[in-house]
Amino acid sequence: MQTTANAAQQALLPSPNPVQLLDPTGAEVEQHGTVRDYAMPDAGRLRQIWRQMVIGRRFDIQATALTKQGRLAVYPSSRGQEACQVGATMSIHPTDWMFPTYRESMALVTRGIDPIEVLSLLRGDSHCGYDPIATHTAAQCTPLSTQLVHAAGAAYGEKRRGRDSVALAFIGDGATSEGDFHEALNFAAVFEAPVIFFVQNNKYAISVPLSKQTKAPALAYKGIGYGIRAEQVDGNDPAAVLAVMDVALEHCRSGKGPFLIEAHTYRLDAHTNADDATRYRSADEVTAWLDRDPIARVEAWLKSRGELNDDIVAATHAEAESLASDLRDRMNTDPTVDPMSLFDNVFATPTPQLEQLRGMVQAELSAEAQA
Ligand SMILES: Cc1ncc(C[n+]2csc(CCOP(=O)(O)OP(=O)(O)O)c2C)c(N)n1
Repeated sequence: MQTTANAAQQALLPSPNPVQLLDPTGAEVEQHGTVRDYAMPDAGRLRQIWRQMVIGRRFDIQATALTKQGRLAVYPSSRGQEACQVGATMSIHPTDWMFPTYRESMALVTRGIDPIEVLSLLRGDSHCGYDPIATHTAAQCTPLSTQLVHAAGAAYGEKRRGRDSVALAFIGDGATSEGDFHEALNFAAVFEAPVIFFVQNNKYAISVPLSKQTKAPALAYKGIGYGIRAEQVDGNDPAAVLAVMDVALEHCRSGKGPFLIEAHTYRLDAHTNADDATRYRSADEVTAWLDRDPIARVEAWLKSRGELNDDIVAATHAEAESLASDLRDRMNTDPTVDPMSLFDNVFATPTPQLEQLRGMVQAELSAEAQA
């Protein structure tokens, strides 16, 4: 009896160190000490993740530049977190659901959503610039952790319908201190909802470091208390992110319930363009993380195998450049926004308060038009 209980507990535990398949120089790492076997993805997938990361980073840099030109109200960069954003997104099917936070713009671009639709919320034009149902992608979520409860519910709903869709929910390290994180994990575990909770531990919640969020040895350890299988991974190693996602997806699709992933990564830029990161972290810390660049890491591996050459690199950067220039052109055109659309898609059946507000705004617009 004792042994069975111990085995069940052991099965929940994450590896003592983050899973890594490629070191920062792009050399393959011998697997030892991980609690499960993780297979090296094939070269085709690594070429694909490399390409998407190059495009994603260029998009990210462009979006940051648009805030400086006053064309975008706010932008939370994910530069440096490409392996997490692209790797997790690439691993799921179009019929799986995604629940992003405000930081997941690069993941949404990887999902195939038009970048201008991705930036619509951050420009202040709409609650969500794309169709969440058609894209199987919820609106980017600003209140911390509420999207996890939605993801657990959606995953449970899909299970009840007999579908094999999984919900992928992103969350930051700071947001694991929110009550909704714990409620979502508990619900998902008890109802065996097929949801992957993907924590991007980028070390800071605005200015608050991880040491002020938790005494747990790793955020992945939070899974065991809820009976959720968990793993921690080097979030700057694209190969390891893909391998761990494969295991998590297989776990969810085979009816074994939720999975928690903690990806150790780093936010290279400030929290948003409105934040001054030099006030709470040193330049040396940032420089050290530049040496763990996810794009350079997989590029080195691909080149050493003859899977990538300078011509392909140049052509891919040219393609990324043209995507950025197209985005710039379209963002430089003033949008036409109907103020009344603010009240659309808030509730399926609008509340009396919402109707009252709608009436007030409509009256103001009419008075303005007559003035
Ligand atoms: C419920 C709630 N409380 C506070 C905030 C303000 N806030 C916005 S972002 C943020 C930090 C979040 O950090 P983390 O979860 O680590 O994610 P990151 O931004 O680093 O990706 C806070 C406190 C909020 N948006 N929602």
